[in-house]
Amino acid sequence: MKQSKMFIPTLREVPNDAESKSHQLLLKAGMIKQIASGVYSYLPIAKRVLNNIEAIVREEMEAIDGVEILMPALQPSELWQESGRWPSYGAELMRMTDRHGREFALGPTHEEIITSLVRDELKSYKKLPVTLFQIQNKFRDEKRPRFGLLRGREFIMKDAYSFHATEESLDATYQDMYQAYSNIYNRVGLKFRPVIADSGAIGGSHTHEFMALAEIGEDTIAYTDGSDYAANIEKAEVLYTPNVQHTAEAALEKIHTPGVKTAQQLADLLGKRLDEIVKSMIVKVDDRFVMFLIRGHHELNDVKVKSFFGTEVVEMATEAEIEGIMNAKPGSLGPVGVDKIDIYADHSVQDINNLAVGANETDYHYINANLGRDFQIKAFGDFRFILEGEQAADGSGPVKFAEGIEVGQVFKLGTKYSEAMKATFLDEQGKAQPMIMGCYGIGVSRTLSAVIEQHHDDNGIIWPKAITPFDIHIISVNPKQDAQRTLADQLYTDFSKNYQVLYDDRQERAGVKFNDADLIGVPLRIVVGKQAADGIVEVKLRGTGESFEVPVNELTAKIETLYQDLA
Ligand code: 9G3
Repeated sequence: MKQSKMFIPTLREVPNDAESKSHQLLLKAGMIKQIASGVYSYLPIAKRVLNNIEAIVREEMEAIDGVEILMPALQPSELWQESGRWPSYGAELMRMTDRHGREFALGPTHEEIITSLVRDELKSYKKLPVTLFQIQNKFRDEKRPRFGLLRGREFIMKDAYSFHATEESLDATYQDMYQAYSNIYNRVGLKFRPVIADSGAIGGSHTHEFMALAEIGEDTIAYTDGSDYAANIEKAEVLYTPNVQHTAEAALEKIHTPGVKTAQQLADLLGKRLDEIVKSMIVKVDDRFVMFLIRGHHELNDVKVKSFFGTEVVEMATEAEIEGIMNAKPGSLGPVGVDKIDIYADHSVQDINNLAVGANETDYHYINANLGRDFQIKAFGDFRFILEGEQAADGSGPVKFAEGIEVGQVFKLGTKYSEAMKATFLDEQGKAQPMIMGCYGIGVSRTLSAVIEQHHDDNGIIWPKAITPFDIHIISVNPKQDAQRTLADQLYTDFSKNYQVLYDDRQERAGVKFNDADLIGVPLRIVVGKQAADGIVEVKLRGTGESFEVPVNELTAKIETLYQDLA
């Protein structure tokens, strides 16, 4: 491809709202353009890389009998009513109404669509198992789109769904998918780690996430050395081991605490440690409010709250809602005297007594609040994030943290959707049974970003060979020079026979061409410059920066050798 005909609007400076390296480089290398928050156009270089990633995904899906389809992005609300999910998603589900007033959603995922598609066809166990997949734009109205393609509101996903007559059959496909995902990430050049993504349930884990290791990753992985235990910190189970440190119950005492709003401020005022303070938070679960008690040095884990209550609709209560219910501002909340809403507590709250808590009155707190005498707990549970160094749920040692970007996930869905949507098949005894399902997603556009996070230097991207937009970048330094232009044109024609070649034939200063080439990140570069008249060109490796002076008659062999050795 001639660069004079291409559309690669590289930038010298980066908009300062691009915090992640991949976001900066996607913009600087002229690969994406934002059209709205979290909504991007993929420009030619990005589109070529996406094609290469998708080709690998297709190969690996088809290698395990996955069959490609394409489902609509427009999803009728009726199907989400059938599955019961229409009310259970909040603002994240992009809803719309058509000209007849019928409600639709822009597809964030396709369980409802695929189940309605197969339930009329796959009626006999003889037709199972089937694995169908698509590669398509998904829509999720993220509250805080950020980091470019890492968290967008419209993104590209490969989503696959499998249908089975037996659990064993599902397990077999789940393992195939697990291996196929490992193949895909290895082939695209990603360092990744599969993590347990449900509550750390050991043994028959029913979902794994694939995390690309990158410090910008929004996900934190809790893992242990010397075992393959790794869990998304959102789900990493805390093994509660009682560590009761009770003292004699003292009398409840209300104290004036002007300006004290945080657990740390309260601890400082009382000369106590943070872990001796109990934080009280009001959370909206579905359409009701509940209070959670958490030790001062812990954080409430909203994902664990969601799974405890079995709903997606969990939000911290707003200040207005809190004042409406508690007649007090956040920062002075506590469990004493609260009988209008249920109170839940993390297991570790029971380790201490004579608690320091808010008095539900601004600038006032209680000390010596005690469970039983002064307040009741509806239930204790694992509601907090695990801390680094605490024991892993499988006892394999203390956990360490690493940042990761979730680039894929595999789920055993069971019969959740097939029961709700009556997708049944006749088993060998002729009895109608709900199909057993699995679903499997890869964030294709997110994978593109994750590869850039792991493969770049200060000057730009360094593409792994398997997904590079071009194999060779030919640069004619000064096209006005006949010798240079003629040789460069010839090399472009010759090498285009066996390689994908980007030819920088622009009337631009050399510095601009080299800066752009470093940004775009094609692994092999042929520079046709001053020595063209002597039949000598420079070959440069983008990755290592090594360069060689090569006579034209040795060039094909040299490029072949260097290309073979590329990662
Ligand atoms: C929604 C919205 C956002 C969502 C979902 C539904 C995530 C939702 C989970 C999945 C599970 C798997 C098939 C491919 C792999 C992932 N965010 N999930 O169901 F309505 Cl707004 O998507 N689906």
